[in-house]
Formats: sequence, structure tokens, C-alpha cells
Amino acid sequence: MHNFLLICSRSSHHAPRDESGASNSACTGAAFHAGQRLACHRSHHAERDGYFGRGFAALVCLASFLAILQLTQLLLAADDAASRPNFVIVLCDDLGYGDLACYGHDKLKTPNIDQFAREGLRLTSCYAAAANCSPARTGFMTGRTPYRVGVHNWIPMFSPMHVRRQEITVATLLRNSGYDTCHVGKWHLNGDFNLPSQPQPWDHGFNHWFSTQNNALPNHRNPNNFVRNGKPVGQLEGYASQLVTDEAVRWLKEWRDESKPFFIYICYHEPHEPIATDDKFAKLYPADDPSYSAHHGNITQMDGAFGRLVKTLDELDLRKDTFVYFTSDNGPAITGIHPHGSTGGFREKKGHLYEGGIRVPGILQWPGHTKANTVSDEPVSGVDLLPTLCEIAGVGVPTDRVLDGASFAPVFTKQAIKRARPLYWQYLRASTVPKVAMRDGDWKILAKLDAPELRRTADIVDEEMKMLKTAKLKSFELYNLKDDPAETTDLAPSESQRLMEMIARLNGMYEEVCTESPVWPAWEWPRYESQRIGWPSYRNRPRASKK
Ligand SMILES: [Ca+2]
Repeated sequence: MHNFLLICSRSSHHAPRDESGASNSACTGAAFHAGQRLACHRSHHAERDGYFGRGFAALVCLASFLAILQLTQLLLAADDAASRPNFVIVLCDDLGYGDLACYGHDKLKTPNIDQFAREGLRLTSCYAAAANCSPARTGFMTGRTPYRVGVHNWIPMFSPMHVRRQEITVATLLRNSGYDTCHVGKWHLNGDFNLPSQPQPWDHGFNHWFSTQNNALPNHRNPNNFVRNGKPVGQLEGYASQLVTDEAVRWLKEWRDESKPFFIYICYHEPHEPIATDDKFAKLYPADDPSYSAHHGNITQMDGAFGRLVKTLDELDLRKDTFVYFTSDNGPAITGIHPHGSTGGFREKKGHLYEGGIRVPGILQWPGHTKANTVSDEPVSGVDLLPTLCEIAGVGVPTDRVLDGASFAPVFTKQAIKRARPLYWQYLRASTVPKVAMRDGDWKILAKLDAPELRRTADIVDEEMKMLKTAKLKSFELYNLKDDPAETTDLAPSESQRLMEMIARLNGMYEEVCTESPVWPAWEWPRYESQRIGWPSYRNRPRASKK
């Protein structure tokens, strides 16, 4: 039944939307000319038609004026669009802070990303909006902390949890202001993927999409679950990062509207498990444990794909007009099968609100704005993407809702980011006791809940939804990240004044977010995806090194 549902096709959806967009512009132009002719014709008669005629002429003049205003706005928008930068946003999956050579890994080979960092600005206090996939991606696309939006956990196939239609993504804002838009790779913002019951990538601003609901299945090798613009494409040959890059390159070279600036959001599946790696990359990391070779090789394989993407921008002479941002959606998973990811020394890992779960690599290039081989320690978060791109593109951000992010454009000139709200994280199923965290300057506070621990599953249970609306914060921890980035020494007992101030701010944010957060109906996780994973043979590795 589920397979049947997946092949519901909306393949005709894409083209008519583009066509209707084009014809709307043409109609506006035609209406303008017709309106002008009508206005001229009517104005001759108005002089002899007395009061009514003059009133009518005034109305026609007003209509003419509005039509001219609209045309002028369109022409300005077209001119503006030609001068605005393109955006290439690359998001990896479960790539830890320490999983790149340019972030200090002493074994991993990531020559293309390292070169990109040498040419750009490397962020050392870059955060994901959440400690796991769907919430982090929700914050990335909406500029809002994911609990506000209702994305509380990773989203399994067929879950009712999703980024609702009324949310406004950065893709929608850019598309509405004249950008062509594309998503390739992991989507993970809905449960009913490619089904009419929930919004799909095109409903959230992407003109072209080549996407999977969550992971590439059965694994990164020869995946069979990609959907292009509503149409399942069947089994593909190759590895996910290469296929995703192939699509991105084709869109850049052949399919995008070259009269518009563009926004492409490239979501690599790597190195999230189930990992599969081409032997030529795995062989770079000889070891007794095949999962070690596969994990490290997988990152080098993705690095090669990223290198090809950057080369394509060079070939098309787009680099100078393009803002490129490379980052990750959360810390390394470090599981029994793949315990080889690195947080670079930060505490804990994916699924935790300590730094290892949320601090990620972040590398930027925007020629003329970022300087080569520079580093910034200014805290930047995934929720900052929307306000940043909107500021750069001259697009207004939504004013009818709370945005948690702030533009990080000031880091290009070594200025501090002006934040109306501190950086904030919430995860009721976090794998360690703290479920809410906030960073303000060098200080970070974490809090427990006065509620029982939830099971670490992807079910939605009434208990969780009740907890969301009733649980209070307690048992606070306080760290100075500048002096103690590994969060080893809780300063709550000795910094009582600061602690009280931060508790007050944290309680304010927490209550506001929980009040806004939608409640989902109870839902039992059907483990649809787990039944379709094809684990490579190294799944049976000895678990002695499991953390
Ligand atoms: Ca992830």
C-alpha cells in the first residue's frame, strides 16, 4: 500500500506553475497597455460628460497610475534581480564539527572543502538550529526555532508532523522576489512525502526538486527513492552525493532560468547512516574495521562531489556573483555501527543539546564580501539563514510572526550580529537530561524538565504533547563557552546573579515557544524506512567501541 502511495505523481504540476508565473507577468503588461488605451479613449469623452465623466476619468487615471506603478515595480525587480547574488547552500547530514581536515581532523582527507575554506570565511561557533535532522532543517528554511513551527523530532515517512503550509521559507521569499529555486537531496520537512496531504518542496518555494523524504534508500549506493518534481525516478546508478551533484550541475547548466538569479539548496545524505562508499574512497582509509573505512571514505566521497559543484560554478563563471555556504544539520551520530564521527572535542553528539550535538562546520564564500583564509568565532545559527539571505537579496522578512534568527552578514566585516533573541534550542527527546538550551554571548544555560524522560522513538505520544504545554524548567547548568568549550565545569553554583538573569530569559523564550508550538495527534511510528534499509556488510562489526 505504501509503495502504491509513493507513486502518486504530480508530474504536470511543475511546468504549469512556471507557465502561469510567466503568463501572469505577460498579462500584467498587456493589461497595462490595454488600460492605457482605454484611459486615453475615455478621457476624451470625460470632458463633455460632466460630473460622472470626470469621476470616471479620475478613476481611470488612478487605474492607469497604479498600472504604471506596477510595471515600474516589475521593471525595477527585473533590474534588481540581475544585480542580486545567487545562493548555493550546501547542507550535509550528521557531519560533525571535527569531521573535516580544515576543522582539525588528522586522518580525514577533504581537499575540496579545505580549499573552499582557504578561499573563504570559516565559522568556529556555527550552530545547527537543532540537534537532529528535521528540526534543524526546519529552522534553516523558516528562520524560526523548530519547536515554534511544530517540528519536534525527526520525521518518519507518513508522520503527520511537517512544516505547515502557513510557514514561509527562505525559498518562497526568494522565489516570490524573482529568484529561480531548486532543491536537491534530502528534504525531511514532511511525513507524507510526495502526497497531496502535506506541502511538498514546490509548496515551500522550490521550482525544481529532486529529493528524498529522508535518507537515500536502501543506502547511498544505487538509491531507489528519489522523486523529481513529483515523479518517482526509480532505481539510480551511483552514489547519493554524486547523483545529487549531477542533478545540481544539470539544473545550473541546462534547466534554470538564466534571466533570474538563483537559489539552490543542496542537501547531501552523507555521512548519515546507512552509509555506502565507493571502494576507491574506502581504500583511502585501510583498517580492520570496515565501517571506519566506509565512514571516512564516505566523507571524502562527498568532498569530491562538493568539489565538482564548485568547479561547475567556475565553469559557468558564476563564482563572483554567488554566495556559497557549506554547513551541516547536526553533530555526528556516533552509533554502534558507525562510531567514527568527530565532534572535535565538544561534549556529546547528535541528539544532545551539549555542543557536540549542535555545533557544526560552517564555511562561507561571497566574493567581494568575505576574505580568503579568515575565521570568525561569532556565534551563527541555522535560523540565521533566512534573515541573512533576505538581507543580501533585498527581500523583506515576514513581520506577522516571530523570527528567531538574525542576519549574519555582519561577520563579513568582523562585526557582531545584532540579535533580538538569544540562540535557543529545545528537544524533549534529547538523549541526555537537558532538554532546553540557550546561548547568550559566551554563556550557555541548559535546563531539565519537571517531567519524566520520553522513550527515544519517533512515535508521537499524547504524553509528549501534554509535556510541551505543561512542563516547567528546573535544574539549570551554566557554562562559559569561551573558557570551557567542552562544557566540563558547571558554573551555576558560583554565578548566581548571572544564572538568575539567564533563567528569566530562558523561561520567557521557553514559554513563548511552547505556547506557539502546534500539537500533533498521537501517531504510531510504522518503521516504514527501517524495513527498506539495505545495510552494508559492516553492520555486523563488533560493537566493542560503541559509545
Ligand atoms: Ca542529520
